[in-house]
Amino acid sequence: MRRPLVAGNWKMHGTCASIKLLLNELATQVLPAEVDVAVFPGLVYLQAVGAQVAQSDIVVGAQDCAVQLEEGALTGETSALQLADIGCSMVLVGHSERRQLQDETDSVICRKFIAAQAAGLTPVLCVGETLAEREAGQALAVVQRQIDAVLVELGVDVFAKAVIAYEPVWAIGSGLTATPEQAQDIHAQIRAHIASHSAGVAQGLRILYGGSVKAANAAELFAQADIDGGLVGGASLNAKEFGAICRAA
Ligand code: G2H
Repeated sequence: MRRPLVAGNWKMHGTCASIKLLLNELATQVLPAEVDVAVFPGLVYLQAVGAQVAQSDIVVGAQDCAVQLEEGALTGETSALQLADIGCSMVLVGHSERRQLQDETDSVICRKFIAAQAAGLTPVLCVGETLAEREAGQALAVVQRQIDAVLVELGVDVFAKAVIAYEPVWAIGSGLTATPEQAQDIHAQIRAHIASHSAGVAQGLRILYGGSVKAANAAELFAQADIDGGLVGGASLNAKEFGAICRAA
């Protein structure tokens, strides 16, 4: 059985004070022992968050890492090794906001995936189609292309130590959520695609759903056979809401 994972992607939200408060409130929430819980704060808050959750089971991840692993003259970049050094254990790669706003290509994302694993971090590879791509009947082809950018390049075994997050772009922060059936359909096809290379890797791979997950829709989404938890944006900024989502997993 795959252990569910609920990950809070805080994006570019928060201050020292608001994040401390959020974690204090989260500490009052009952988080199920059988669910892995992770938070992904902004870079400048990673260490403080790590210190505050140190006595809990919550793990800390970063929202991005550099393509380059070795230190060097790379102003503004943060390497996966540096993230590991301050206690991160996971990192998002290829979030659609970075694909769209920072022009990250599949090949850049593959290099970040490589850097993450080389540093001992678990990459969370984010994939998902835009509304136009879905309406053109290309949702699966797009998702498969984004996965193949890593799978074909590196081989299927790298997914034994990775997580995939399916986040349809049209559902992100929009209030629109994929129906459980729409999400399950893509998740099942992602797993089948991985299984066509290795049944064992596919069986163990956690595939998260992301895109306007909230307490009100989490249970139905997480009840689907191939949905192993969620990557939660907006709703993860509210401790009660996030706690309820974790309990739904
Ligand atoms: C998708 C998701 C978290 P939200 O980006 O990665 O955000 O839950 O706000 O749609």
